[in-house]
Amino acid sequence: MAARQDLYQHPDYYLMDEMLSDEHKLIREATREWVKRDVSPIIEEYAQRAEFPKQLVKGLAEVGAFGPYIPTEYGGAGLDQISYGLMMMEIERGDSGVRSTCSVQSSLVMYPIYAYGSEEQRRKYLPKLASGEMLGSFGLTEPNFGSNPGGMVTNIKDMGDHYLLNGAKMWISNAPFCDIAVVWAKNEAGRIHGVIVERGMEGFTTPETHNKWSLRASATGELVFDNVKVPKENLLPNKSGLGAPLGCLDSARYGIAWGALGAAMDCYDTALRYSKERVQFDRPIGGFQLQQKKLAEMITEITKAQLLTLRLGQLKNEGRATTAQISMAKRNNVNMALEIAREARQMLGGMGITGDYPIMRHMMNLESVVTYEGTHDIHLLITGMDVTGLSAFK
Ligand code: TGC
Ligand code: FAD
Repeated sequence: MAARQDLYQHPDYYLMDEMLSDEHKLIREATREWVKRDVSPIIEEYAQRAEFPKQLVKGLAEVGAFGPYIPTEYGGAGLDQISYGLMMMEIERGDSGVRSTCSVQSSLVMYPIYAYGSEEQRRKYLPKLASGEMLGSFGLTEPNFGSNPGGMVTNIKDMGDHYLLNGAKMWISNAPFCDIAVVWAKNEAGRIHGVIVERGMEGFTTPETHNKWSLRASATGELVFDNVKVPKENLLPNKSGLGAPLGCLDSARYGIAWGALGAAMDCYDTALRYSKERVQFDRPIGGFQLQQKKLAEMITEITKAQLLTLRLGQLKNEGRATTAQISMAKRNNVNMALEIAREARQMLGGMGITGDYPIMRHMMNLESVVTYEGTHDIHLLITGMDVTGLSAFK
C-alpha cells in the first residue's frame, strides 16, 4: 500500500489560536510534525493488519505524550492540562488507537501511581513509564461489569506477607504487551483497591482479543489472575473505593474530549480538500449546496467543540473542572466526531471506504471511543444526575 501524503491543515474558524500561549502552539506543532512524519505514512497499513505499531513508543515518549502533566522529577513533562489536551488532539488526528496508548499510559497508569501511590512506587515506575521503557494497562472492566464497575468480582485476599489476586478483566487496551497493569480489585471487606501487577508474576496472563473492526491499530486483551501473589508493597496506599478508579477516568476522559476533536478536524479537512478537487457535472462537488451544508455544519460543530474544550482545559488547569463537565465534553465531542466522520465518508463517495483516506478508519475507531471510558448513554446520565441531583443508577 502506498504511503499517504498528509496535507492536514487545522481548521480555526474562531481564531482560537489567539487564546493559546506560545508554548501551547510549540507543543502542538511539534506533536503535529511528529504525527505527519511517523504516524500518517504507516498507520493505515498497521490498522489493516490489526497490529499496534510498537516502533511509535519511542517517539511518543520523546514528544512528551507519556505523562505530559506528571512533574519532571518523576520523568513527566511537567506541562499544563491544555498542553496535554493539544497533544491528545494531534495524536488522535493521526489515529485513535495511538492516542489510546497515551491515555492509558498517562492517565490510567502514571496518574494513579502518582496520585495514589507511595513515594517508592512513584520512583520505581514513573520514569520508566515516561520514557516508554515500560508500558502499562488499566484493568477496571470485567466480563459482567462494564458500565457498573462497582459490581466487580476480581478480589484480593490478605495472606499476611502478600495479597492473593483472583479474577479477570476484559477489553483492556495494551494488555497483550503491557509490562505492568494497574488493577482494581475488592478486598475481603468489599472495598476497592488498586494493585500494580507485573508481567512475569505467576498466574498472570494477558490473552489478546481478536476480530475487532475498530481501533485495529491498538492491542486489546484480557487480564487474567489465577492465584497471583502480589507483594504488599504493590498496593496503591493513598486512595481506595470506587472514587479511585473513577478519578483516573476523569483525566482520561478529558484527554479523549480533545482527541475526538482531532479526529473530527482530520475528517473535515479531508472532506473539504476533496470537495474542491472532485469534479462531477463539470463542477467541483464543493459547489453543490448539499455538500456545502455538510461542510458548514461540520465546521460549526467543530468550532463549538473547540471552544467548549479549551474552556474545560482552563478549568482543569485551575483544578475546577468537575466530573460532570468532563462527561459533557467527552460525550459531545465523540458524538460530534462520529457524525462528522459519517458525513465526510459520504462526501468522498466510493473513495471514502478505502484506506487511501483516513475517514473510514476514524469512523470505525470512534465506535470504540464512544463506548469506552463511559458510554454515550452513561455520560448523558451523569449530566442528568448533575443537573437534577437524582441518580438514575440506583
Ligand atoms: P457513585 O455512587 O456515583 O460513585 C461512587 C464513589 O465514587 C465517587 N465518584 C468519583 N470520584 C472521583 N472521580 C469521579 N469521576 C467520580 N465519580 C464518582 C463518588 O463520589 C462516590 O464516592 P463515595 O466516597 O461516596 O463512595 O457510583 P455508581 O456505582 O453509581 O456509578 C456511577 C457511574 C455509572 C457514573 C460510574 O460507575 C461510571 O462512570 N461508569 C462508567 C464506567 C467506565 O467509564 N469505565 C471505563 C473503564 S476504563 C476504559 O474504558 C479505558 S479505555 C482507555 C483507552 O483505550 O483510551
Ligand atoms: P455495558 O455496560 O454492558 O453496556 C451495554 C449498553 O447498555 C450500553 O449502550 C450502555 O450505555 C447501556 N447501559 C448500561 N447501563 C445503563 C443504564 N444504567 N442506563 C441506560 N443504559 C445503560 N476498560 C478498562 O477497564 N480498561 C481499558 O483499557 C479498556 N479499553 C477498552 C478498549 C476498547 C477497544 C473497548 C471497546 C473497551 C475498553 N474498555 C476498557 C471497556 C469499556 O470501558 C467498556 O466497554 C464500557 O465501559 C462499557 O461496558 P460494556 O462494554 O460492558 O457495556
